[in-house]
Amino acid sequence: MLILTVLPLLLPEVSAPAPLLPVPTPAQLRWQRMERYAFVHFGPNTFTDREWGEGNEDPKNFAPSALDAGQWARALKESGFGGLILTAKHHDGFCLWPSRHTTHDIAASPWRDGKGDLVQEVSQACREAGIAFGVYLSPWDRHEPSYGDSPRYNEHYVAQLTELLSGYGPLFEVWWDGACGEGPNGKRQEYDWPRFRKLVRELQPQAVIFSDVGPDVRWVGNERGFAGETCWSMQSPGDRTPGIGAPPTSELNEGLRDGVQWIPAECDVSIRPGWFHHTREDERVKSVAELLEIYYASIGRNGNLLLNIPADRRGLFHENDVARLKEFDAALKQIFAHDLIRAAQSSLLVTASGMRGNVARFGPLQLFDGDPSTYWALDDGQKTGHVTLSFEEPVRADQLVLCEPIELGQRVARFRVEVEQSGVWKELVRGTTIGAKRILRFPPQEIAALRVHIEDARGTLLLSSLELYLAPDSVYPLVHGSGNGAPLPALQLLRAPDPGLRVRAFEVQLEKLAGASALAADAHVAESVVTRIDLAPLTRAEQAALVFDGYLEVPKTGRFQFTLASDDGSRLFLDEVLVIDNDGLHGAEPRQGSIALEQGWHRVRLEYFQAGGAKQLALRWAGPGLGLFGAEIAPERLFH
Ligand code: FUL
Repeated sequence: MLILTVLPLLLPEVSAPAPLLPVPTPAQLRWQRMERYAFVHFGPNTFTDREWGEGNEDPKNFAPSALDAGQWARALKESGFGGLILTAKHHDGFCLWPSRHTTHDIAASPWRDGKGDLVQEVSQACREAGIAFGVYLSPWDRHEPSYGDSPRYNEHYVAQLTELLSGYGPLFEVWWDGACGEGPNGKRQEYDWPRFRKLVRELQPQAVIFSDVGPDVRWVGNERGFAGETCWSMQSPGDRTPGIGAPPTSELNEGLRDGVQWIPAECDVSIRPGWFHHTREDERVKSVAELLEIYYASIGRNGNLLLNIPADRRGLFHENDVARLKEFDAALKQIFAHDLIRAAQSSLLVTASGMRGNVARFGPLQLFDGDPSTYWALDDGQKTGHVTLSFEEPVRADQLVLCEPIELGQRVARFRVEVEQSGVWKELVRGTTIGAKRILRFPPQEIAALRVHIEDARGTLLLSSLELYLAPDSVYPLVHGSGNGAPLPALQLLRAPDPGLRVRAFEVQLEKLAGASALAADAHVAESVVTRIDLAPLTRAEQAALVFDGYLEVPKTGRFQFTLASDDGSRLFLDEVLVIDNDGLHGAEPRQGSIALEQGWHRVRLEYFQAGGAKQLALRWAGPGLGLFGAEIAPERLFH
């Protein structure tokens, strides 16, 4: 056991580690600490039921019946969101504030008799609720006649930007997208990005600027809210620009290890299928499980989360969205309620390799307090090492949080985590980057000791936080068959430890899966993390394959029988063992296989292909704890 209060007195002063460039600005650091904040898409599209307006919509349509920006801001504040970014102007060019530079604005609408200013109402509501406020001013403008006459439109854009930057108090973020739907014969506008940026710096120096290439925050390369499993906060944008001049998606998603500028990733995604409110999507608000996947893939991978909640025609967040925000926040609070390392601090044994000065510099006792004396820092120039935490009593955990002190730069490039169970060490998880926060999930298990090995880093190694948690089962309801053979939703069966239930799609011509080199890990055309087994991600109607990788929790130790039916072929593996080979079998004839499994989590891999014809896949299992008739893993409606 360490007595941290005594040791430092006996040891010589140790100098603070030097920063490794690039490092974040104070505004970028503040932004990173916010972690999650919201987008609100609202405007003429809300009333015309569209996603992209044409610019010729009648402002008279803009008529929210019960607008209350206070409801938006309070719902966000109460759900742990630190800020709100409003679509002050979307591509249709309609301004949600009375702009002196256009007549296509809120003053031409019947709302508040043409005297309203929504940007003002929302900024004030945010101030009152205690959250930050930001604006999205679409560069692409389908209404403004000067658009395409580059110098004139740039003047116009600067004039509108000036109104927003000077009239509504401090902004935390200015958001510029790269969208432009002008066809080959359409208007070509050359934006004066340097001028736009300079204006923000002058009028709102504390704001971060978002675009595909920063300069402060970058787009993550998709609108699903997923950062790369490797995610550096650095980029080298050079003279690249937002939109068609942007870096390749992989670079946006993963950043660059050797990037010269600090431009961390922001993961934007909507709580619904669309960005704007559509009544038909009121029942399609993302589930807590989906939002959690997004959380782990954004904030859990060194990104920030920008979650869109559209306002509806009343001018309110819909009840379903508000309820879901609260459930999401409650789930996060439950998962991260009790840090097992902090709880065990008085009896924790900490040993580490190559410490800079002394082991006391690593203080799991005062993590996250921003005190530089609590880093785990190695001697100058030492880039690899390990730290071991031994518990007096084993703890049960299923997720680990690692943090780097990013104010000194991002360093870790590869790590592995091992755990000791009943005197035996085994590898638990591996990862690449850490950054501001990296959350790793794994099947729940007893841990007597935990060791983090840093195998590669850009510079002298520093870690600022290590936390361990056990998510309560209520967060991921796990039901193992109802006992009467009722179908079981796949979502509840396959819980996804990091990186989740992964599905990879291949465009292939297959006769058989066995030995198919086409299914090599790097040959897939699409990849995502899903919450259920579903054939929807097939990229083509014919000649395609899907490979699902996830975990299955076995309720009781015993022998389990699996039944797999598919058209045209499928194979089921548990813990790398081929349990059912349905390879090349047409007509969805079921086949069976059995395997003895211990209670707990087991790796599942399900391979599927179709060579044209029906898309069919069904999986059942039976065994101890699953009731008389077993349970269906893929629900009936998977038959397409
Ligand atoms: C994109 C836009 O085209 C979408 O409509 C939406 O606003 C999204 C957040 O950004 O560039």
